Amino acid sequence: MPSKLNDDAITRHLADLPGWSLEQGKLRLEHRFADFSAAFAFMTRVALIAESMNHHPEWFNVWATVRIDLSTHDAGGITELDIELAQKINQLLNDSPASA
Ligand code: H2B
Repeated sequence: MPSKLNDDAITRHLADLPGWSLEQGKLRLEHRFADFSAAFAFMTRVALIAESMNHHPEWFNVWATVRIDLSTHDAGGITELDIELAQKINQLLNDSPASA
């Protein structure tokens, strides 16, 4: 289990994670897609990655908008696992940016 990152480390990682911010001790991304199908296709891709990492997002979807909060529950904070998942999510968005 990776250990909790301190605020300095989180800030440094955020510089390389466009779209993400620190909200109440979690990494947060909110993204608006073209429509529900694009949003849900993205969520499906994230779900498969999350399952392969055994590291799962907290998320919220309304029609074309998806909000994701990442933290490591077992560690009680943000760890390298959250950074890794955020990087993979950004890669997905770069590969198929079906944004509005
Ligand atoms: N996801 C996240 N975000 N944090 C965890 O601590 C976590 C997880 N733990 N997915 C995993 C599953 C754990 O509960 C199982 C038992 O391995």
